[in-house]
Amino acid sequence: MQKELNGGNAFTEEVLAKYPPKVARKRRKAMVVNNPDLSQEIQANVRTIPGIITQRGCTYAGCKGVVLGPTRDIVNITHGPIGCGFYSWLTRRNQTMPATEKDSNYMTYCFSTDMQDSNIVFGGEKLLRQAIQEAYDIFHPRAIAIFSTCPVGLIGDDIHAVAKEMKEKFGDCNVFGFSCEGYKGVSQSAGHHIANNQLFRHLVGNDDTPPEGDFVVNLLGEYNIGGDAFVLEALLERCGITLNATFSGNSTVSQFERSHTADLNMIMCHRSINYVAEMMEEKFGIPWIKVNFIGVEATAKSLRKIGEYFGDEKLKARIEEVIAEETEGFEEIITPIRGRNEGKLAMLFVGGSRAHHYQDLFREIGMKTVAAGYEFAHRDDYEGREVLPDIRIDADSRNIEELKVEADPERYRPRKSAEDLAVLREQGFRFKDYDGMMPEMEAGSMVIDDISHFEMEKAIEYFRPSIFCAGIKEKYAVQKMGVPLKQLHSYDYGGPYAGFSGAINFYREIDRMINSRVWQLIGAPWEKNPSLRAAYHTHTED
Ligand code: CFM
Repeated sequence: MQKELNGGNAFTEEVLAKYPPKVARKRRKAMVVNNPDLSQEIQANVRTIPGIITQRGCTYAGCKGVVLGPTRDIVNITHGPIGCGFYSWLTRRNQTMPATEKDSNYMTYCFSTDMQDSNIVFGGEKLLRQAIQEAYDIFHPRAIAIFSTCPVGLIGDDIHAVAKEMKEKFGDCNVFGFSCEGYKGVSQSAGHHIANNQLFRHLVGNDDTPPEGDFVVNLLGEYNIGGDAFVLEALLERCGITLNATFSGNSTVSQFERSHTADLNMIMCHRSINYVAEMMEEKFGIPWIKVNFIGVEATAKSLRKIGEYFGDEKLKARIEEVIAEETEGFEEIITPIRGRNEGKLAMLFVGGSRAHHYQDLFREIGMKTVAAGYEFAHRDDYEGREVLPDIRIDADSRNIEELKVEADPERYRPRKSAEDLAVLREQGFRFKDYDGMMPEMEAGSMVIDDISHFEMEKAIEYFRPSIFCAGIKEKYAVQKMGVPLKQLHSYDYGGPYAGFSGAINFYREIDRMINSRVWQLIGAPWEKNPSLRAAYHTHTED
């Protein structure tokens, strides 16, 4: 496919002029002046330039923190020095709700082998074996997962052999490992892929008992930050849709084990979980669709998409009822908020999906996204999945295992007949599709991948947005520039923001942050009103 090169604009030229030529050449490819009418290419998922101050995290963070972190009944042991375990301990604000008080919940614990210098010299497998045994003796969990940190990969501990040995020894506890050393990939994205592979290998398909219900779905790429999953669980239930498994917000081992019995996979965060969806389709025949439950319109559209997929008139009618009920009185809430914020500018630099999804919420209150970008997404998350065949596999991506998956001889079951599928497609229903962020952004807006701290500061100076969305690393630097920052990773302890009720929470929060008087008071008085002037005086002999 012919792709357009990036022409740049005054902003990019000003930024790039400050870089050494080699750095400028590389960064130019990651900064695109958006034009949705053209098919533009952006550089993504490549190594960060050392020293540039990236927002990115490591592969271990993507695997242990992001994908496995929200599951409550797996004992997640970090094999490595204590810092890795400590700094990934509940920092992502996922919530969980055990069904009863007796149900296991290990999410509040931090398990680590606490590796020392001597283990680096003599090997850490013995230490790991002890830690697994200790966790088993105390908790008797259904599953224990081991996560490798950088030094473990460097010294070559075989965590998979230890896991296998302990699993056989226990007999009633699934033990498996993740080779997700921080350096394994160029960002946390590699960790997502590693997590997907091992979930698929060790958990998906272990239990063939389906849940009861007529319309059984899985929700993939929803991690229950700030209680988002609770909102969506309730919403689906009200529509009469049975949620079989979530990967992995508010999830349990049993959900993963029976996830292959669903009739449809819905992907929220495409970046972190599309691998599992693809593998489940190949092995078990479950089709997947892209959904988005961030924003009122997006939520309604996604619910209707589920109705269309199942093609059941009663379900469709119920979905319409729920949408009508949930959006009742909506205009009265949104109109004054829109009145105060119409035309204001937002910037979103987050992860691998939220920088896209949250633009809908701003659009709904009349705001414009003037610049956005992901930290670690791939080109398909920007340009759409049609670029997948064109993405060059480099050495860094080749480093991550690609599982070979075939149709299960006994359990593969097409969920729809070929005729039904043809009818759906004719009606414009799209499976395994994602258009990415760029086609939905306005012409002239900036799209920047893996933004550096310098570029962020320059973008704020240049466009003066009313709000900047990012994470804790950026929060105070941006606020010192007089611009409120909304954390879209942790939600600044607010939320939930998913679904209909979540959208209202978000509008109110943004309205409060932008229109708070505090931002007008942030400049020191002497910056606005200098009352004292001074000049250098050169003393001359007379
Ligand atoms: Fe997906 Fe996520 Fe995100 Fe992500 Fe993340 Fe996250 Fe995120 Mo922080 S899985 S890509 S690795 S939606 S932790 S819940 S907020 S960077 S945009």
